[in-house]
Amino acid sequence: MTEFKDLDSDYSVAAEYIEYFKENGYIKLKDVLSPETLDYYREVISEQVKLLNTQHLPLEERDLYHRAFLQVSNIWRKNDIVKRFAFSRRLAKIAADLLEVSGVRMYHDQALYKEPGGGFTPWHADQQYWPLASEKSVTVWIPLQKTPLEMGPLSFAMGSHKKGFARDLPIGEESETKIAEIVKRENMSHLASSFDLGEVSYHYGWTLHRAGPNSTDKARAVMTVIYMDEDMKLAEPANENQKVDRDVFCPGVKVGEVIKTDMNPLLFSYRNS
Ligand SMILES: O=C(O)CCC(=O)C(=O)O
Repeated sequence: MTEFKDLDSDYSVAAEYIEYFKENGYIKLKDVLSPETLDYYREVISEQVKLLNTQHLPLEERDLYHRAFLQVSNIWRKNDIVKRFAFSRRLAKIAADLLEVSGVRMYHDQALYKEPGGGFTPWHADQQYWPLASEKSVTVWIPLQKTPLEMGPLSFAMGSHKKGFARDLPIGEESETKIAEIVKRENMSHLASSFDLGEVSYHYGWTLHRAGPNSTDKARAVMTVIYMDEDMKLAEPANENQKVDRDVFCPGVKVGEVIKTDMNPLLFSYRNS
C-alpha cells in the first residue's frame, strides 16, 4: 500500500482556531493534506464509489435529496486502502482538539460525490440523523480536488450550532426553505467560498450548512469522516432517521451506554499517548 506521511503527522491546531470553531460552528483549514495524497486517494475513493453506488436513476428522475450527491457510507469497512485514509491520525487529532475532548471515535465515513449537473445540497443540520447524547460530534469535509464555487463547495451559517433552530428538519424542500428564512431573519453570516486543494472544513453536528449545485462537467469528489467524543453515549432516538442510524452505526448499544462497537473504532486518544 502506498504510504503518505501526512495522514499521521500532527497538524498544530492553534488556540484561536479552536475559539473560531466554537464560536462559529465550523472552520476551514488550509494545507491539511498534500496534493500527492489527495490525487492518490481521489482515484481510489472514486473507484469505490463507482463500485458501491446504488443510485442509478438519471438526475432528472430523482428527488431533491438524491439530486444533490451520490452517497456511499462506511467505505472503510470494505476497502483497506480507504480505511487507511479514513483512519488518518492527523484528521482525527484535529477533530479531538477542536471538540476539546480526550479522543474521538468513528461514527461513520461517507463519500459525497456531486455529479456534473448535480443539484444543490439543501440546508440542514447533520445531527438530526444521529442519536447522540451530546453535541460533541464533528464532520471533516475533504474535497479531493480544488473546489471552486461552480462545483458546490460546502458553506455554513455562522454561529447556528448554538441557536437550536430547525433541529427537527430532515434534508429536503422544507429544510431548504425554512432554514434559508431563519438564516436571513436572524442575520446569520453565510458566505460560500471555494476550497483550495488540501483545504478541509470541520463542522459540528448541529451547524446549519448547505452547498450550491455543480454546474461544471466534472464530479465534485468529497470524502468525509464523522467523529464523536470517545465517551459519546447513545441517546433515545428522537425520530425515525435516528432509529435507522442507531441500528446501522451503533448496533447493539443501549440508551445511555458509550457507543464503542466494532463500527466505532477509536481513531485518536490522548489517553493512549
Ligand atoms: O457535500 C455536500 O454537498 C453536503 C455535505 C454535508 O452535508 C455534510 O458533510 O455534512
